[in-house]
Amino acid sequence: MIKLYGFPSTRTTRVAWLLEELEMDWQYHQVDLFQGDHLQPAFIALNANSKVPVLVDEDIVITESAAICQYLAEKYGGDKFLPSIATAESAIYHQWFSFIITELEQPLWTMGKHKFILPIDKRCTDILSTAKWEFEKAIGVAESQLNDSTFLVGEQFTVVDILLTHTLNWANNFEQVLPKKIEAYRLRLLQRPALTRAIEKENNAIK
Ligand SMILES: N[C@@H](CCC(=O)N[C@@H](CS)C(=O)NCC(=O)O)C(=O)O
Repeated sequence: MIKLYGFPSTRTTRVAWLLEELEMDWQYHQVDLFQGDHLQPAFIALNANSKVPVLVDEDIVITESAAICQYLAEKYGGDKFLPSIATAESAIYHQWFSFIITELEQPLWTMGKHKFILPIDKRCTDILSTAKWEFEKAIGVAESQLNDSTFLVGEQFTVVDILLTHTLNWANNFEQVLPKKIEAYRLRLLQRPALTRAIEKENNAIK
């Protein structure tokens, strides 16, 4: 059975959400970041970068949340969750995939790291206004690229909807004001039952 190593309220939720969309049987293994479980040799043997999430699918061990989602959709999604390769939809899909991870998530993550996550002596508050400016530019682009379709790639729910919704939730948690269409998109996607189930499964593992 597939094992997901992770911790609630992290990028693990992206993978948990997709596993639930795929209606797979999977086990959640909590790696308590506050207790330093990710720094233990057994976990570093799974991910040399000592970060969650990590997915173990029999003899395949894969890290990086976006890559894990892509892998799962390719292997278990059939014709769902990814557009057909080498189509106009696939071009849009890949454009969103890269944009979300490299343009949108990065300034947001810089804000998060320098506000709450890094050890205090590693934080640099001077960077915050630049990161916010970069995020606002990127979110403006996302708003302008969002069309009237239900999902990012037309009427098909795909992996990039998970990546974007999760990233937008972080933005919301970091008190960034989201443009109108983007915010409506976020609120709509949050209604997916698979996301609710994924969060419940992660939270239940805490107890
Ligand atoms: N690019 C990686 C980032 C993974 C990452 O930064 N994970 C965080 C939680 S969201 C983590 O494990 N942090 C622990 C640490 O940095 O020590 C991904 O998308 O999976």
